[in-house]
Amino acid sequence: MKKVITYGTYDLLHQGHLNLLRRAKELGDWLIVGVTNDNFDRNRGKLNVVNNVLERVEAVKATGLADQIIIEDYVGQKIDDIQKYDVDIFAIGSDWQGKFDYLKDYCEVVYLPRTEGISSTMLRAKARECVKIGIVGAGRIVPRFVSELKCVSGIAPVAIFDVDCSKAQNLASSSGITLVAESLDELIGACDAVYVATPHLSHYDITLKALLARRHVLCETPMVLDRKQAEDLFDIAKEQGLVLMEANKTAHCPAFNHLISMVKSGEIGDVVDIEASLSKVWGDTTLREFDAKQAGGSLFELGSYPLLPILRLMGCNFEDIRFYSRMSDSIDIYTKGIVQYRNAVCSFKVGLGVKTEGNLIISGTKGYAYVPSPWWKTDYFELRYEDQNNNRKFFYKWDGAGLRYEIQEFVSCIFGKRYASSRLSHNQSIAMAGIMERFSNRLNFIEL
Ligand code: C2G
Repeated sequence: MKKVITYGTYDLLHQGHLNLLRRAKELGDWLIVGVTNDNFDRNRGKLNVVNNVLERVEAVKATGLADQIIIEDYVGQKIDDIQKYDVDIFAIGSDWQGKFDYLKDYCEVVYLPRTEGISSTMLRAKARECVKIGIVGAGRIVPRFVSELKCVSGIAPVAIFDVDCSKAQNLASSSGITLVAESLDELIGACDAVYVATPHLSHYDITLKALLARRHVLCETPMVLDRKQAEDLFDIAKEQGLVLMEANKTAHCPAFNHLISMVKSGEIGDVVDIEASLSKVWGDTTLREFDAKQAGGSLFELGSYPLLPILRLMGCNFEDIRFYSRMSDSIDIYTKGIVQYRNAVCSFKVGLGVKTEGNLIISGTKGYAYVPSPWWKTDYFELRYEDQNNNRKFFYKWDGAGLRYEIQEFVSCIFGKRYASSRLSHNQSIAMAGIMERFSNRLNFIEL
């Protein structure tokens, strides 16, 4: 019996998949179809898959062409499967021409003609309406944001506004955005959702205006520097049935979320201490980050990243928080914070003018999690124990600038009518704003 194997995601199964499966089946007597699981697809950068693995397996089964269906779970599995199932032919569409020649050491490799004019990507674009997003502020992050938008389906940039029109114009022409709005009102009028990427102190007014005009909002972190303002914005979003999300890229990073789930599942026992630090020593002190009038400084600029693992793991009900800062020209070029909980103590360090090792260490009663610098772009972490034989290392992919994960969650919240993301809850965002406010009021503050 001649055995043929082929693999795919088979999202929104279409005629192209059917033709491929039929042609593959005709090559032999027994067809094995490997369907990728959701994690495998995420790791290879396919973030837009609509059907989950169970739905995709059912769709392949319903074609009646597969004699056997297996799940593709890891890179390198194809070699293992070919040997395990004693496969004669590996078949795949011609869009992969040459890519699987390495399998020729194990079986015959056949590239079958791909069906032109149809693809899951086209169907996804048709199946979903597209969120039209307008960008406020043409700063440094925006080119990265626009290029990451292209990796997520169901969202496209339609307009940009900046108080400095020439900056917006430049960005628009380099990124294919058609409308350079002359006012915030014009921008809001042209879109369904707004990305707020302006300096911190303008976030509240712009977000409020967008929400009142019934637009979803993705607001750069820190969203606001005042607890009451954060509460008000989330209340308005909730009342209006809108998604309001603070854009904290680490919160949506797959490896970081896996780390949090493992720690929450008790893999290192009870957490007693978290240390997180992040420093970015720019050198150029003329930047907004160094301007006290624009709420510059280390805590406002960087604080929401180290606060994220602390608040996600230990909660928002800390008993006390203290700040130790080195000041220069009225901004903190370095702040160390100690957050005290009933049963744990956490600390963070942020520096714009003091360099620190940027790692994250979560210590528990059974072991500790270690995430090396730059932990805020987590792609690797270790769980370590007294008995080193039990240590485990976890590796992940961090694609591009990593903003695609937060954009994808934003879109998924909008389409799924989920008004809050569990990766950075409203309460956690509010707690962060509260911490910024305590710092502004110099509560428990010691100057170094
Ligand atoms: N296909 C096709 N014609 C289309 C679209 C897809 O022939 N118009 C083929 C692809 O070439 C592939 C199969 O259908 O052989 C499944 O395609 P996808 O669902 O896009 O999966 P893919 O990303 O190609 O997975 O390990 C996974 C495999 O390497 C390939």
